[in-house]
Amino acid sequence: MTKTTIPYEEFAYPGSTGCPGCGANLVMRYLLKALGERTILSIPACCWAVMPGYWPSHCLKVPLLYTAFEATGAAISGLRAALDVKGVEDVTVVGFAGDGGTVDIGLQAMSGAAERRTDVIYVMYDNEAYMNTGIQRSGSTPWGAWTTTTPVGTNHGFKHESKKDIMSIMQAHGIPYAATVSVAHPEDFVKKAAKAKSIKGFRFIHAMSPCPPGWRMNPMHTVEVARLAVDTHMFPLYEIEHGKVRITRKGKGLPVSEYLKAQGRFSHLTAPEVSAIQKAVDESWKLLLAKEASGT
Ligand SMILES: Cc1ncc(C[n+]2csc(CCOP(=O)(O)OP(=O)(O)O)c2C)c(N)n1
Ligand code: SF4
Ligand SMILES: [Mg+2]
Repeated sequence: MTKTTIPYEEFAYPGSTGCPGCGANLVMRYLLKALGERTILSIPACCWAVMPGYWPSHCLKVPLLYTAFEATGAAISGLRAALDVKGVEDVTVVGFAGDGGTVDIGLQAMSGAAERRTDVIYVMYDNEAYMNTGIQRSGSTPWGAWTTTTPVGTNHGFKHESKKDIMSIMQAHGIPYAATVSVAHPEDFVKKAAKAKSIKGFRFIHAMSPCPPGWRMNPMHTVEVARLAVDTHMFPLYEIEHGKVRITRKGKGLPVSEYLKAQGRFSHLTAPEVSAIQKAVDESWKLLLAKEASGT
């Protein structure tokens, strides 16, 4: 039997109020396994703001500071500064926010914290829409997806703008570490989160987070769909350490249709539209391979 490198100890217990099959539950679970108990979280408005439940019966074993939707970068900067004043060095400060709270409304505060080289980890769990308020499109929603604000069958139709490339935005900040992680690859996930913990400065983790109600899929397929995202190169797994790009899982290179057909949010797409997505994914993958080859 292969021995897992994932710590057995749990810091996210069962009992969160997330939907069945919520990918964000697994993101929190693997993250805290890697970071351990000496962690403080700050969470803005998002699904995870309600998922822990109410004190004293909430499901997380680490302290948690709720903050305003747009303020995660500022909240974690303040937490870090307070710990520094108290001389507490062994606590990892983590901002844990959704895609809307990161690539859209929280971008300014996060950019400021990154630019100041604040010693924190920022985790964006990406379910590709504003799920907590009813599946509205975000800057991280992919081209072609149905959401309640990009309804199919209207003049505008599905989302016609592509997903914001948050990893490149963070790379441009010159931060020491950024990585993508998937709940379908827990070993890779935990290794990257542990590496992030070992590095000083602003670190960024982009976690793909399937959402059964928002993605219109069966909750039992969460991990399978996350795996397909990697295997079709829709969501490549890589890290950028001190500017150097390294792909950590190459994936099988399956057609994107395998990933798209598993989710109702893409069920309206025509064959030419699926081909357009395939072309865009192939181009992004080629670019990533070139970045890895050139070391940037
Ligand atoms: C300033 C402000 N605008 C809007 C809201 C309402 N709101 C709460 S959660 C949320 C959606 C968050 O989306 P995301 O960050 O992607 O996290 P998810 O809900 O998908 O987990 C919104 C719009 C708010 N709380 N504050
Ligand atoms: S709406 Fe999606 S992200 Fe939110 S709790 Fe449910 S499955 Fe998780
Ligand atoms: Mg979201």
